[in-house]
Amino acid sequence: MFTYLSQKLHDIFSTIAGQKTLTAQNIEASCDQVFQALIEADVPYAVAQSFLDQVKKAAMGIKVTGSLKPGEQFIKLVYDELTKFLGGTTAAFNLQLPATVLVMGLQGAGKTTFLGKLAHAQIAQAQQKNKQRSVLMASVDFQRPAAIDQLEVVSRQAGASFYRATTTNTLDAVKEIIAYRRAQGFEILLLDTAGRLHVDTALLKELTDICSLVQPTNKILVLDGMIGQESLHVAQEFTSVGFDGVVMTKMDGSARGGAAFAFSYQLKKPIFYIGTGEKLTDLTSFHPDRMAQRILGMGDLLTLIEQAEASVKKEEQEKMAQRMMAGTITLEDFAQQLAMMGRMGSLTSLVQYLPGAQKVSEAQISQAEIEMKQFKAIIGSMTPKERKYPEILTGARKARVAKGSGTTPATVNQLLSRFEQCKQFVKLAKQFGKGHQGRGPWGR
Ligand SMILES: Nc1nc2c(ncn2[C@@H]2O[C@H](COP(=O)(O)OP(=O)(O)OP(=O)(O)O)[C@@H](O)[C@H]2O)c(=O)[nH]1
Ligand SMILES: [Mg+2]
Repeated sequence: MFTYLSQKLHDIFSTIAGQKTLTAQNIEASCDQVFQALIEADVPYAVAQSFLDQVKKAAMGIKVTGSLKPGEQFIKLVYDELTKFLGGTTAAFNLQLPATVLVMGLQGAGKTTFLGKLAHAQIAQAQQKNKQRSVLMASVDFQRPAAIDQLEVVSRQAGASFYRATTTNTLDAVKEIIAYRRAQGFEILLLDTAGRLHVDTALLKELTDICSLVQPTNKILVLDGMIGQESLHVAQEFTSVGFDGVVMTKMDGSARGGAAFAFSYQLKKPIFYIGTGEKLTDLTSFHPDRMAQRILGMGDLLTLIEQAEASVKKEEQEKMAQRMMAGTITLEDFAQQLAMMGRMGSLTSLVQYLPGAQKVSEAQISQAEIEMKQFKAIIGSMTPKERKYPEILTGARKARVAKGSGTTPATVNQLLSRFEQCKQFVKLAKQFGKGHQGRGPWGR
């Protein structure tokens, strides 16, 4: 979603990263370029300006310390400011049981779809802990004849229960739904509401009335990410009803992310989730710190780890994380990582979270998939000692390993340099990770 911005910033920062000194001039020049990139990414002018003012202010007090180069220090500073700007470090969406979630938003914003995704996520999360979660979905959308049928289909796909009120009077329907929920004792009620083409007083009044009847524990505004900056105005109009935070949908499309960038700063409310597709699983939690890492091309390591958790054994992962943190990753770890990746699914779905991912093409991904298989074979052909101390791999040893794995010495060399890069990256990620919540990107 921030691909465009990320690409631009990546280029800007690769120039400044290697600089030996930071001067007022090169900071100014970089800031100008960042400003341009933000505007091109559809960030409102005043918001981009405020962001750069913060960055410049922080850059004045920059002290070059530790093992980061001055340029890297500047990037770290931009990262810290960006995290603050996107809403700080908290992952804000919190569902306390029993919960009543109400969604509001314009027609076609993605309310119904989001509720399906939320139901699915809640049920799946509970299942992972061997628990059951009773979720009821109901709608008071009488604007569009097929709206309630749509919710019924969605609820079935998500594995949630569904209730259809017998009346078409909105407030009576609300009362009926509340009574049914109470009688059946559902832990979560997800209530869908009608959208309109524009925000009007009728819609706002209806929502306010519904809210005072239902007393939702969570009020969520669903915004269409495709409409860009306009979504900020839409959000402004819903503040009279009141909402706790937003979900920005369709961020898989051509959305440049400018509105998401500006949202927390302008509305002082969090973004809870990002919708990244039409499927039930296309929902991503919005974490400002991870998003900042992603925008800066550092990859969204924590998200990747979360996805991995579902398919990789916990102890196995913790051991790996510890070694990563200690900076003592070995070729064996590397092989294990490749195996984990194999279990997590195809590279195509993973690659978007990796550093510099915006530069990767389909062809490169399939090439990488071939490499991954070759690398596994190569590491498999090494002796335990060679795996532990790859520096002992002489020409003759490399030839033997290549033969044993059905590859060439060139591929063996390629693996070794990849491994070096991986180590370097872990080192850098560790340093960036120190700044927030006292944990590294691989820590929890
Ligand atoms: N690509 C993409 N499409 C989405 C996303 N979220 C929703 N959609 C699509 O957007 C369209 C509208 O979604 P709905 O969930 O029906 O929107 P709504 O807000 O309930 O609309 P009304 O009920 O008419 O007010 C559907 O075709 C969805 O499949 C998303 O994150 N990405
Ligand atoms: Mg709907």
